[in-house]
Amino acid sequence: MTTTPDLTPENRMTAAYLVVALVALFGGVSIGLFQALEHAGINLYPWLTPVIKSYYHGLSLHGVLNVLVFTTFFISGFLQFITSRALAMPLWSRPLAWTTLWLMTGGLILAAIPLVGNAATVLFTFYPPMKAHWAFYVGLTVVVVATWIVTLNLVLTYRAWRSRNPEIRTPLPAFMSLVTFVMWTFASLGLAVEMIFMLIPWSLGLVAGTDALFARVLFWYTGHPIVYFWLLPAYISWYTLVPRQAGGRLFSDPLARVSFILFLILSTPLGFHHQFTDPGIGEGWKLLHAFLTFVVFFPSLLTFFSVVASLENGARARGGKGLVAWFGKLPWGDPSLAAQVLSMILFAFGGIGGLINASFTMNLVVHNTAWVVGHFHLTIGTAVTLTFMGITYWLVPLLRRRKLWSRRIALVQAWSWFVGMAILSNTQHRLGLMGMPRRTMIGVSPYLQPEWQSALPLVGIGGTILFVSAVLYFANIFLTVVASREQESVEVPFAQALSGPEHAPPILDRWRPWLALAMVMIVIAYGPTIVRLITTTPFNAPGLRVW
Ligand code: HAS
Ligand code: CU
Repeated sequence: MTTTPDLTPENRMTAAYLVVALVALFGGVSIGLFQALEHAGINLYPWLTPVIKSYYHGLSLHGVLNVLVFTTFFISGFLQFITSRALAMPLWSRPLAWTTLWLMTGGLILAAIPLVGNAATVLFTFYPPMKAHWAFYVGLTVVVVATWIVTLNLVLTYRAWRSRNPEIRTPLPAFMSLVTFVMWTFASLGLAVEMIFMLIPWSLGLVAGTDALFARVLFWYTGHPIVYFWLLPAYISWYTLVPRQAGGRLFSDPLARVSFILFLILSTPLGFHHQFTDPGIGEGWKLLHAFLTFVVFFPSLLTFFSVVASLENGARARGGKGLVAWFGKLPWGDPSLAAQVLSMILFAFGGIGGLINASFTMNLVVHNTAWVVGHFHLTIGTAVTLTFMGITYWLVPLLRRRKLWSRRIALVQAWSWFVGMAILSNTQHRLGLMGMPRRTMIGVSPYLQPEWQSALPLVGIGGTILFVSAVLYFANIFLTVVASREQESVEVPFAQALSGPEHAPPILDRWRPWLALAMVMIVIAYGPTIVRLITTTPFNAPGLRVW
């Protein structure tokens, strides 16, 4: 029996990642309020001009802070924490881990300067020919490179663990964390290539022109799997922590591994479902990506099944009865659990909407409308964000060794996020079906339709409830850190499984076959189009500053 090593340095590093993540989220969600109010006819931008120069400047900040900065820092901190805890060992190199954090933060600062200064008002997808200041592209590239070093450290940590434990299965939380970062490392190559070979030289004036289509192909090569880079850490919590928080066990450890291996193979080769309307990509390839999108739906269905079975196991252990009535017996008084179960409920609707998006022909109805905005506020804005908030309700007290400042406020926060998002996203979906475009300062548009106008106040109401929820969240976390009662160290609530890792066949703990399959899928799905684009693209589009 070996003694558990002291993981205090890992705790400290995780806390540092969380600080950056939560500051970014605070900035990001605050701006969301102004956007929602603008849609409802209350235009605050004239008052904001000293800081936020326009609706689109604010929208760029909102997108980048929420989906690029908050997520990347949170995930890097959380999954390094989870891996070292699950393997019960320190990271392979602590100095490297800290250097990575500083590199990532340096990249963030570099990108933030033009972004805040209104020199990178290009939204979070930074499509050329809109041209941002070079520091924005270089900074984001540095952040991506830093995530690769996180992968390196995790892989080397795993190998060190493996050499000491040659026979047993990798503990599930560590296995899933590795899958997430390895998948992301493959997936982020598209973005890196776009930056290094196209946008950076172009923004520095080293090459004269660029190309919108090629840039978009490379962007969405990363831009689709990035949604699983955000989602899988939430799934890690749903699989390996939530069952215990619900008072039960995970339904099946091997099934959970199957689901993550499917994500490893299938996350990347389907980015064309963001480009169904783009000219210059063969219809056949688009169709293949549409089919593969339906296939990657499957591991989420496995997750749905597993999570419900595990929750039911917990609720029945607590005396829950009936076909559905057990749901009420979950420990709803625990804000960490409540936040995550509420996020799952909304995610079920986000997933259904995703299928509509993915349907080649139906996409034409919803593409570039507010519907898509509704979709991603249920997925990244709730499944991921509300789950991450729920995680911090145990993680911040654990790291800080203080009790959560107020459980009651945390509960109000989780429910108000749920209600606010239900109102906001439902309205956005409906507005999308009425043809209202996304990414538009709709209140001043000359084509504002009367039927949109009757629904738009609900966007303002939903957004305001969400803002109040966010304020409750940040106040509670802040007070936990500075003013709450001290507590003894608590353990990470890892769940046991009804069917444990010993039932997983060895193939589910191997890497090479799955990595090889993932690469083959990418080559099939993207190879021909990328080869054609490399050989035919003229790179002659000049940059534009449209803001
Ligand atoms: Fe998506 C656009 C298709 C999932 C994020 N997506 C976006 C954009 C974002 C985004 C940000 O095919 C906009 C990008 C932009 O700016 O242009 N998406 C899908 C599909 C899925 C999907 C098929 N998306 C996500 C996730 C995201 C995310 C996850 C972030 C984290 N999406 C699309 C398509 C587009 C798109 C097209 C392009 C649209 C266009 O035209 O531009 C699927 O992976 C979803 C699978 C999910 C499920 C749900 C499983 C439910 C679970 C919860 C269990 C619930 C419990 C509670 C236990 C199958 C696991 C009990 C439940 C009760 C109901 C009682
Ligand atoms: Cu996608």
